[in-house]
Amino acid sequence: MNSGAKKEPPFRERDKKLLDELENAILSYEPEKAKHSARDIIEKGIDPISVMNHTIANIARITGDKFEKGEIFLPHLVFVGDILSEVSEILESNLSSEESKEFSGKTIVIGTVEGDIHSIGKNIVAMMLKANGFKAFDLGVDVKSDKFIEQAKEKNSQIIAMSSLLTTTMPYQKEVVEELKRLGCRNLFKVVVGGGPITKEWADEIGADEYGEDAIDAIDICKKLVKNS
Ligand code: B12
Repeated sequence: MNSGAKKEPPFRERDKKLLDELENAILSYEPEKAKHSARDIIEKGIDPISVMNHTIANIARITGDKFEKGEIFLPHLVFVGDILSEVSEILESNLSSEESKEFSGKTIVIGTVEGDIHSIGKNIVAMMLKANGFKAFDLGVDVKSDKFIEQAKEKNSQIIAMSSLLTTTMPYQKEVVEELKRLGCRNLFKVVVGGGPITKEWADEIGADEYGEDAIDAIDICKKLVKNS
């Protein structure tokens, strides 16, 4: 869905200092300072969605790169993961619901696939779906393929949304699509996939309906899919 070049952060010059403070606090493993910065950001009226999609995503990218290069190790990754979760919670609690009636009857089940416990990106997408009026059921992490399908049926969901952050767990997104076909209910649900290693090519290859690069993309896609269904 993301058709063009990477979106530019929509921050004003004077807000950048605060965002840099948040970034520095997280990258220097200072959770209290980071949470303080996040609250400051909210108080100054900076859009929490942009902070999540740009600043948080950037911190995650820097941390991931350092981990890959062997500059930091698993305890650091865990620590940054915890700080990112806490900061995201502060930002999320300040998302205002648009009370969109248009999408209020529309239901989505969302989760991170089997074997994968990365929750931060999935939580952001789930929160934003709710903020946009969708009824989003968050199934959590390490969700087995049959649970996605069983819950989608039970909740009369229009969309199954799956997150995967590990290349080793991407095949479970495919498994869900295959299982839907095998059960003869592929046409009952739209399937949307996302997460770090996921691409449009992967979505096409496994027969998903859409791929979303970030949470903003995810909302646009889900709105489009339910309008057309
Ligand atoms: C934090 C983190 C962790 C934390 C997770 C904490 C938590 N509660 O989530 C912990 C420490 C637990 C962890 C563990 C591991 N991790 Co880790 N982790 C990360 C890190 C640094 C950030 C992930 C993150 O939260 N990103 C921020 C969010 C906002 O971004 P996002 O998840 O991509 O989500 C956005 C989009 O992708 C999209 N999106 C996400 N989901 C969905 C779903 C849909 C439907 C849509 C439309 C869109 C969408 O929207 C989101 C918001 O914009 C990444 C590095 C990175 N660059 O991502 C590594 C990374 C993902 N981890 C990695 C690895 C290897 C591991 C471990 C295997 C390490 C180990 N040796 O044990 C374990 C695996 C555990 C498991 N079984 O899942 C690798 C994966 C490599 C690969 N290609 O497979 C990465 C890339 C680091 C690296 N560069 O090596 N990790």
